[in-house]
Amino acid sequence: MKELLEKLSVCVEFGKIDIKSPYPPTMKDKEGAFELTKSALEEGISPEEILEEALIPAMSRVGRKFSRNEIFVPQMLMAAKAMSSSMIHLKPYYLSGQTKRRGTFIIGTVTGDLHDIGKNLVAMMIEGAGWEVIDLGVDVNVDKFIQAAEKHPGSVIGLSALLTTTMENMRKTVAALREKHPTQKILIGGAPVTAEFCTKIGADFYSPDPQGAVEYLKTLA
Ligand code: B1M
Repeated sequence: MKELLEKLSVCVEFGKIDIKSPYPPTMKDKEGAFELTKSALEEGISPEEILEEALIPAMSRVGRKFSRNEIFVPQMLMAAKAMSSSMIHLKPYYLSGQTKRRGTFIIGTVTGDLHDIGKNLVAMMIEGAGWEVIDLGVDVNVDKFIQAAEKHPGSVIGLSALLTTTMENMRKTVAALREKHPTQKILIGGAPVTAEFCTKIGADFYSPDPQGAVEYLKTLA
């Protein structure tokens, strides 16, 4: 059992999606995250154990390597894809309520901003850390964030902005959320965003990268 989970964890860390996937070349023709997750469930390993002992440690290693510039966006995307192929088998357990998540994280890129590569990485890492992720997409207006906050009380909201011009919309979104829901936890990020800006607009936390976002959520769950 331990060996199977270790193999699965390695597949996710190195982005081995399934047996057909040629990436990484060193794992060609070997079973990937898709097959190993299926086998683990068939062997009676619980979805929680799969998540806690294989997927979360793998994604934490990926996050730390990315923060240290030891891997880059393509490797991180492959790891996230491998994790998603594992989640295909686990999602039904979460959707049925049989298995619990650590919390709900709502994420979106603010109004006027169409950049989503960084946001998607943050979303995937947070899902990999055991949270339910609701991705509102790009160009998300204030009302959509407020509606999502109301639909999911106790959730954490993440805002991404990649343009200096849309940082103003991030400020407006935080202000509107604070007015309606003063205790709403709000995390912000994106290339032009800084910790100083975070303090200025009254968000709870700024993270420069997905791993920092995961670490912040750990302090809340
Ligand atoms: Co745009 N663009 N772009 N663009 N684009 C930038 C951001 C820019 C810096 C390029 C430049 O001029 N050098 C510049 C912004 C300048 C500024 O405002 N200071 C720019 C511009 C000007 C524009 C347009 C206005 C261009 C035009 O049309 N004249 C236009 C705007 C469209 C719009 O949004 N309304 C535009 C359009 C586009 C494309 C559509 C072509 C495309 C986006 C495709 C997509 O996202 N699906 C695009 C791209 C790809 C870029 C660059 C090249 C790459 C951005 C990216 O994906 N980086 C970018 C230049 C650059 O960065 N080299 C650029 C990789 C990604 C992993 O990093 O998004 O920073 P990043 O995310 C990081 C962190 O920031 C953090 O984690 C991620 C991983 O470490 N993070 C968070 C992000 N969100 C977070 C949220 C968190 C926590 C951490 O918590 C919630």
